[in-house]
Amino acid sequence: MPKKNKKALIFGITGQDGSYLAEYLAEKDYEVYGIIRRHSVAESQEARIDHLVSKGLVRTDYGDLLDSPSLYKLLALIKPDEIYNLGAQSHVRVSFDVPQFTLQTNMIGTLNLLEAYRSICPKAKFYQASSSEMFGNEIDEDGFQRETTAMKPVSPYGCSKLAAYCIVRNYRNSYNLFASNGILFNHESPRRGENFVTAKIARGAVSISKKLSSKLELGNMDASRDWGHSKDYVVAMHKILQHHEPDEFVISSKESHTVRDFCKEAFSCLGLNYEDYVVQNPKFMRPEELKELKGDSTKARKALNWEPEYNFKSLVKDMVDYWQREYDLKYD
Ligand code: NAP
Ligand code: G4F
Repeated sequence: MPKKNKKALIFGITGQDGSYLAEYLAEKDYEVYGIIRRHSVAESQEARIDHLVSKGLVRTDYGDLLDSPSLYKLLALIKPDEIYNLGAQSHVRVSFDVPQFTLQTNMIGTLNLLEAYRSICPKAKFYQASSSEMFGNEIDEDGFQRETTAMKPVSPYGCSKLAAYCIVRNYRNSYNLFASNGILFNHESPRRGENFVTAKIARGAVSISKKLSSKLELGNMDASRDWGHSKDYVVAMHKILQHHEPDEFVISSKESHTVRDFCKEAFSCLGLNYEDYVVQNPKFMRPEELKELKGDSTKARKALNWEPEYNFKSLVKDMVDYWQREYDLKYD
């Protein structure tokens, strides 16, 4: 890889955010390194970053947040200026099925990385992918969640992310590290995993519009989320590490829409009425549900000069357009 000004190391580079962040940093003249895990189907695991790896803009090495020796070895080898910890078991409903694995990966994995970071490269800056799921059903009187809102998570995933958030703050204060938490509200994109609700809806609506299926089964349609675009949110991650001091920042669109609203918008992009096709299946309900998220990102917008480019409508359209192109390539 050609030598550049700064080196960034991304954990979770094969995921939705990791891939957009890698793209963004490569354009900003970073040497970008990423950790990949051993998969049984190695052929598709770098699908989201193939275009960057093949151009030599990203280098990947095997490692795992649960394998401390690999973390020490990689940090010593790469000597990163910025470390982005996006690695996680990131699916909330699945976290009820695999709670121990979720806590190990998201909490112990973060601790493992912090330990390697403070021993090997304590001058580097560290970004932790914290989540609005940490708030649970706590809401301030004005209907928003912000940096000061109480955090009472309602899923194993939320609990794991809150523990990681706390240990990042604790390491920052104890060892004088530049370690920051981005508290990101839901963000989506064409690269969103297909078992998250937005990608499931966008893909399902396109499949129905092409008469390849006749119904879409969902769980709770009354839950509300504050949805933004991953492309906008990775810009905020980078800005958080360029701030003059480490801190906590909420990143959100400041708007909340129900799952039903998302269905309505996605199906209407295709000239369809969602009510004719969407049915509820209890299989997709959660043991405990987070009912509403609406983030107040005023602090980040002012301090970091961050503003999203996408809104709810353009996000939905981007996802529906993507799935139309995918189906056209496959079936036309
Ligand atoms: P994602 O698409 O599920 O990607 C997760 C990434 O973590 C994948 O690259 C995965 O690798 C990697 N990973 C999993 N276990 C790992 C381990 N033990 N060691 C190293 N890497 C591991 O998630 P995302 O949507 O991009 O989200 C990125 C981060 O932001 C996650 O931490 C998520 O919890 C957090 N977050 C996301 C949102 C959102 O709305 N998207 C909101 C708030 C916070 P494999 O491909 O090998 O599984
Ligand atoms: O798309 P979701 O699975 O995202 P969720 O649970 O909000 O989690 C995402 O956002 C968090 C930030 O707040 C991240 F930290 C986390 O990593 C992840 O990226 O579900 C959104 C809503 C929920 O209320 C869920 O109950 O959609 C509802 N829903 C209804 N039917 C469904 C379905 N969710 C999924 N995944 N699949 C359904 O069929």
